[in-house]
Amino acid sequence: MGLFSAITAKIKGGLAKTREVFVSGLKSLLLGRKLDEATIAEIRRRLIEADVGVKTTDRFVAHIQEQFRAGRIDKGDQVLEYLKGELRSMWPPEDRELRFAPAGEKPTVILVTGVNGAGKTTSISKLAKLLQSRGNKVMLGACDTFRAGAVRQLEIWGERLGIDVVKGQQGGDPAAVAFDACQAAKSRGVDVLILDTAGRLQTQDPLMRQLTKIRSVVSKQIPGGPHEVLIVLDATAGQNALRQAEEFDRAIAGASGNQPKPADALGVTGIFLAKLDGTAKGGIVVAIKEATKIPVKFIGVGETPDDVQPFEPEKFVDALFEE
Ligand SMILES: Nc1nc2c(ncn2[C@@H]2O[C@H](COP(=O)(O)OP(=O)(O)O)[C@@H](O)[C@H]2O)c(=O)[nH]1
Ligand SMILES: [Mg+2]
Repeated sequence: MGLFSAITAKIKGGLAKTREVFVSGLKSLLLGRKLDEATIAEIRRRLIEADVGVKTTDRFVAHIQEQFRAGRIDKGDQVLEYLKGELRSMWPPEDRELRFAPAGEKPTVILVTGVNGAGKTTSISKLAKLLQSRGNKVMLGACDTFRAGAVRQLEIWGERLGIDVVKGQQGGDPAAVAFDACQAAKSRGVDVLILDTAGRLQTQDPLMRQLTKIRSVVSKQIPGGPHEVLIVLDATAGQNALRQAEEFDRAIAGASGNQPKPADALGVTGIFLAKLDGTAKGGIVVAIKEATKIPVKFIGVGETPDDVQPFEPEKFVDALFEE
């Protein structure tokens, strides 16, 4: 199997549930059928159910209704084509690539955040392997000093992948681990340092401040760092994931309480959408696009370090609608 078909197969596998429930349902509703008002109401229900989000759903449905009432469309197949086309064009060619430190200024530092259980540590192992396979020397920093077992979990991945892990005391200061990791990365000529952090609820203010502190330690040690602040979102968390993205974005940028994020402050720079394989509601990718300005950069489609794909909209939509 060639590289391209292997990638497509992986995305298809990861989207199997969404395809089986949402897309197959839409197809049986629409293919070869005449359109009517009841069918349009049913399309709306299914889009909402797949977590596409109210805003986008209403936009799609309003257009379909208008076209139908004006007599410009009357077949289900036309609706399906319209939806595919809209989805394909939703993501302009924006920057989905990881941001790296400029040449000669390594290491690149990637700070990884997200709530407990979102999939941070697993996603870090995936990213580490991907970066390693592209010829980068990778190091991991275990800044999750909060949860028992968290450091060990990261170390196990490190051992499997042959990657150094910098750690501190259980219960110690995560910012101190970040400091040590930055020093070690510089002295060992590391290309990419990935920092794992404690799972925290976006409502836990002290934990959020800790994240800001880690970020500022990194930026003092590594000019321009962290180059990337990724939030790992659990695709099965539905609309909750959207709130998390927004709250973390504000917290990283240093806005506390209900303050808005300062316009020029660095917030979250990318989303790693984990567990897409575990949901039939893959429409969440669309809702994220509508609700935040943060690009989805990677999708997680399983539990092993190989189950990761850069997010590529065209392939994503194709994998969704293909048989
Ligand atoms: N099916 C599936 N499970 C995942 C994925 N990413 C993470 N997990 C699982 O989610 C659980 C929590 O992951 P973990 O990395 O420990 O989350 P953390 O608390 O955010 O560090 C583990 O059981 C992982 O195996 C994914 O893309 N697909
Ligand atoms: Mg973890």
